[in-house]
Amino acid sequence: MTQTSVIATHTRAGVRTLTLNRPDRLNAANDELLLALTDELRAADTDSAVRVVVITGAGRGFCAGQDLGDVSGRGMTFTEHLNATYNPLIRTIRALGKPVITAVNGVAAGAGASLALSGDIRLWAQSASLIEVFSNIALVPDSGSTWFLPRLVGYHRAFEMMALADRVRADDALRLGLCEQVFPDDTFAQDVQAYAERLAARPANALNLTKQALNAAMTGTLDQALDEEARLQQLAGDHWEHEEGVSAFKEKRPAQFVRDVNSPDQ
Ligand code: T3D
Repeated sequence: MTQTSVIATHTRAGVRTLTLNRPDRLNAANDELLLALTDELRAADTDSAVRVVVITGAGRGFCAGQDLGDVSGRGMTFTEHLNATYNPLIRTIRALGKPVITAVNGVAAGAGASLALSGDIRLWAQSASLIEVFSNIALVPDSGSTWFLPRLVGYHRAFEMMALADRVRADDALRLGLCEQVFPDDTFAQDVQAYAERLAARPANALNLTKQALNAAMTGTLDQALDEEARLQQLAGDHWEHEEGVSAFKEKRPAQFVRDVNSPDQ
């Protein structure tokens, strides 16, 4: 485990876990945390030993959004600040060539809610919750909430959640499609690791291309999606993973998609 003051980093079985580490502030984000998290994500992207990235929080919170004690006197406009910190972070997550799991262990509020929604897979602890809290301090949802949320729950429910800042608890989050799985609090870390290891055993190149295809399809037309699928399918079909998957099927054995990290085309 390596640890800066704000992000603890741990890697096991191809899973890199990045833990927001300001528990006494419910992991509210200051600039140091935002920049360190973005740096750690970029490092994970280029590290061939990492196949899946997990973002979670230390203590009882996931992330309470912007640290409200860290705003005044920072010498930047809101626009400049978002462009320098939150926006690169969210763009990095969405463009990362590996699956990102947001493991929401506790409350996710404001930009912390946006962060919770930004993962490719969202796993929640039973006691986790999400609050589009921005309107409580008369701000606009940011860090991608206005993009993620209406795509998940529709315009009207998104507006209601943003206007009233009501807390959404895990069972409702699962029903609304804000997360894929809810795990018990007391086994959450182990359940997340087991889920992530399952994902890490899947074909990494194919998942990277799948992420690219879905990202493009979220903003494009059917015609564009068909063209992009045809382009990306060639890249998948030319990769050794495809040959391994087909051989494994014919030989009636499990496919082995994880090779030695030193192997040239891993
Ligand atoms: O560029 C820009 O700046 C714009 C970007 C904006 C992005 C945003 O995220 S705006 C939204 C900012 N976040 C908030 O407004 C959330 C504020 N926090 C809360 O509403 C509540 O804390 C929660 C609903 C998240 C949790 O409530 P609860 O009752 O479980 O915990 P608590 O007692 O309120 O908080 C525990 C401690 O964490 C407490 O400190 P203390 O009293 O024990 O010393 C509290 O002050 C601290 N804390 C919680 N959230 C923040 C925070 N400290 C600084 N900033 C926070 N956001």
